[in-house]
Amino acid sequence: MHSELQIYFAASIRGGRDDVEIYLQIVNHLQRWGNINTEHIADKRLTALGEHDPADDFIHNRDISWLFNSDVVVAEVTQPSLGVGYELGRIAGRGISPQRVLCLYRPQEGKKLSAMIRGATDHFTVRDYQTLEAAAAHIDSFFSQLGHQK
Ligand code: 6IA
Repeated sequence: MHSELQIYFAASIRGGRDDVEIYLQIVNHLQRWGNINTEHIADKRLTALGEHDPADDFIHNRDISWLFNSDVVVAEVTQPSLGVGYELGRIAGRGISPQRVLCLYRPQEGKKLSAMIRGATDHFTVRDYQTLEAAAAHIDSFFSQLGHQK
C-alpha cells in the first residue's frame, strides 16, 4: 500500500475571491487523488479580508512548510494572486519538475496569463479549461501520469 499523495492546492485569497465556487469544485475533484493540505482555500467563509486570520507570518511559514512537503502542487491561476505567484516561484526555485505542478487557467477576453507562469515550462504544466469537466479531465490525466492509483 502506498501512502496518500500530499497535494498542495493554491488559489487566490487576498487577490480576490470571485472564483471560490470553482476552487471548491476543483478541490472536490482533487480529493480522489490524495490528501489536500489546503482545503480551506475553497471555503466560502474565507473572504479576501478575513478578520479572524492567524498572523501573517504564521500563515506564511505554515504554508511554505506544507508546500515544500507536498508531492504535487495544483494552482488555479485565473484570478491573479501575489501569494499564488510567490508560492509557485518558491517551488520553481527548488527545481521542481512540471510533472509535479499543474496550473489551471480559464482564458478570458482581454486577459492573458503571466508569461512567468505559462513560460516556466521547466517547472509548471499549464492547462487551459472552460468547464469543470475540462478541468477534471486535465487533473485526471496529470495525476495518471504520476502512476498512482485512483
Ligand atoms: O495573495 P493571496 O492571499 O491571494 O495568496 C493566496 C495563496 O497564499 C494561497 O494559495 C494560500 O496558500 C496562501 N495564503 C494566503 N493567505 C492565506 C490564509 N489566510 N490562509 C491560508 N493560506 C493563505 C487566512 C486563512 C485563515 C482564515 C485560516
